[in-house]
Amino acid sequence: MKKNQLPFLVFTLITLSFFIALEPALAQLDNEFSFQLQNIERRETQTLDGLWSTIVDPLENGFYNHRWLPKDDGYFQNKKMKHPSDLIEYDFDTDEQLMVPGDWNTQAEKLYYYEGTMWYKTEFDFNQQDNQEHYLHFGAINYEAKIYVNGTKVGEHVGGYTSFSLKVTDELIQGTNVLILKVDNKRRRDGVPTINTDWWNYGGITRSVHLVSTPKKHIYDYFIQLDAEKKDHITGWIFVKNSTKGDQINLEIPELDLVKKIDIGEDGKGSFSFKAKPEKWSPNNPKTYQVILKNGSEIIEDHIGFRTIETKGSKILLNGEAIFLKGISIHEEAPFKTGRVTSVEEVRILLQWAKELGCNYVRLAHYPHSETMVREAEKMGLMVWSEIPVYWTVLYENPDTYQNANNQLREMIARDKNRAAVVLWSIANETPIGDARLKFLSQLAAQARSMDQTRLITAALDTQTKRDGVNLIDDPLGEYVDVIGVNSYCGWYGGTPSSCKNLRWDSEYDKPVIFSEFGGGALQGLHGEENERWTEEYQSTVYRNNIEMLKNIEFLAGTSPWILMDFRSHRRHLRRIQSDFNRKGLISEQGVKKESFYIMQEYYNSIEY
Ligand code: GCB
Repeated sequence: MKKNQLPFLVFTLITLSFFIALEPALAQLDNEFSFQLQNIERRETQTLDGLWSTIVDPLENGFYNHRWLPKDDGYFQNKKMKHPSDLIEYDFDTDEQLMVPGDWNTQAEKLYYYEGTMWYKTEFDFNQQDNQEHYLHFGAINYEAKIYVNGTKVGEHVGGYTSFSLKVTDELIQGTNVLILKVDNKRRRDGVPTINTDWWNYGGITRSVHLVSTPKKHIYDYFIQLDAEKKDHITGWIFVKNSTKGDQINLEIPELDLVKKIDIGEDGKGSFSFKAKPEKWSPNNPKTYQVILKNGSEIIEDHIGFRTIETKGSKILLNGEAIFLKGISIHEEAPFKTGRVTSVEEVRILLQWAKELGCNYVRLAHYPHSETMVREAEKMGLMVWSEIPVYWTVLYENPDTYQNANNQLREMIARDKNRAAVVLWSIANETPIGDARLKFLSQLAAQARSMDQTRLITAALDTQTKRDGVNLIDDPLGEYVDVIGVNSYCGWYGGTPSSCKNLRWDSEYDKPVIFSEFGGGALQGLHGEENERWTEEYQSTVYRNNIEMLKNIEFLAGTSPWILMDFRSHRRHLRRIQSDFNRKGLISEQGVKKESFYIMQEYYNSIEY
């Protein structure tokens, strides 16, 4: 080595060790805890949905004492007066009730803007059987939940849109049981999402609650999909809890005449890969197969579709053939009543509108929607983009925020990994370019890939560089995703509607691009000139011109304009027009279609594949 190279080498080593030292904070792939109690609907369950007693507690008095220290006898103790002189300053049973599932904001006028702590209580009867395990399963609670069974804390959960289960076998008692939750939807700067979003922060137990009973030894989770590499193989694994060495699980797919015995290893997991030639799931043929898993007397039945999804240059290939993703973005907000979606009927209305629009794909924005939404989309032949709420400016430098996002990603994938309809995992929406963000998101992409090789990774980007009058897609995150999502609001947030048709796009990446958002607002029924904002005519002009622009983009592989239906947002204050609604829907929240719906429909009907 030459003498003058030494300082350079030392400098390089110091720099490298600095980065290596920084690495562990974000770098782990956390697969060990990525299992979910799978397929609740097909298990022995008791629903805990219905009216629950509640207490609104903005000061968290039921949890902290006046020194802001956690109380031993918080509201989770459900204390009752025993003597007339007793001082107990709460009583679930005389307080108001709220429906579960449901957001609280739309159930009582005084809760419309409420963000903070709400206590929930329900009681249920339980009959203990020998040799069983019991779980509480929550479809979603926004945002943070602490859960108590008969006064004992059984767990907590952070993240408003993913499901989770808690084992409660030891905490349940014969007869009447008391379940109490502290639910807090205060927005947090270090949360996922963070403080500012463009959707309503609906609080509450927003999806169903079940008590699930299984045999002591039980099938907890499974992953069964067509192999992404060996395309004539069905590959996956089964995870059994409380298994013993030598256990076997029967896997049957009657329509394919398949009966397989899967050996379960010491870690409870049994992997498999076998040859099969199923008919492929696709929007034109949303075929699923009955799959039966048997563990002694425990029988779990699912309906699973098989397909491949991959990219080739700028094309997305479904089952080996190029497909254009004709889509629409959807928030999980209920038509007519607004508020969170709580029934399968509401899900079907939304998805039926997407079908009517001519869609073969839906972007479920900006957080994981309910399992019902995904399963119904699958039945209706709609491919799904599923997303975690890493939105705008979460704290990319904060290791806890990363862990939180990583956990939500794992929970999203864990729940829906058997749904062929899900073709895209989205790790972020409109995040600002920067080193910390790139590290954060590239690691989320790696996490998703390590758990699931049968889907594509995407993110919606909103930053492009203008070069010679052309919008250049050059966000460094493009390197880490399979499909690039582009959000662009020509004619609304920038440029006149008529300027959009001449807007040109280029990309640094030889990858498919989906226009994951474009559009503009209109108050349904408001008519006027094409240049008059908020009229249906203005919105239509935005759509017409954007569609012309899209037709010139060679690498375009799909679109999902913003958005199917008007939705509530705390950011939209203009009285008479917005009144707390983002008006970019193609359909009003009362279910009336705007002119732009038909413009988009015509465009989709003109696309052949
Ligand atoms: C966006 C966001 C979406 C907003 C939309 C809007 O780019 O991704 O969440 O609602 O724009 O209407 O401004």
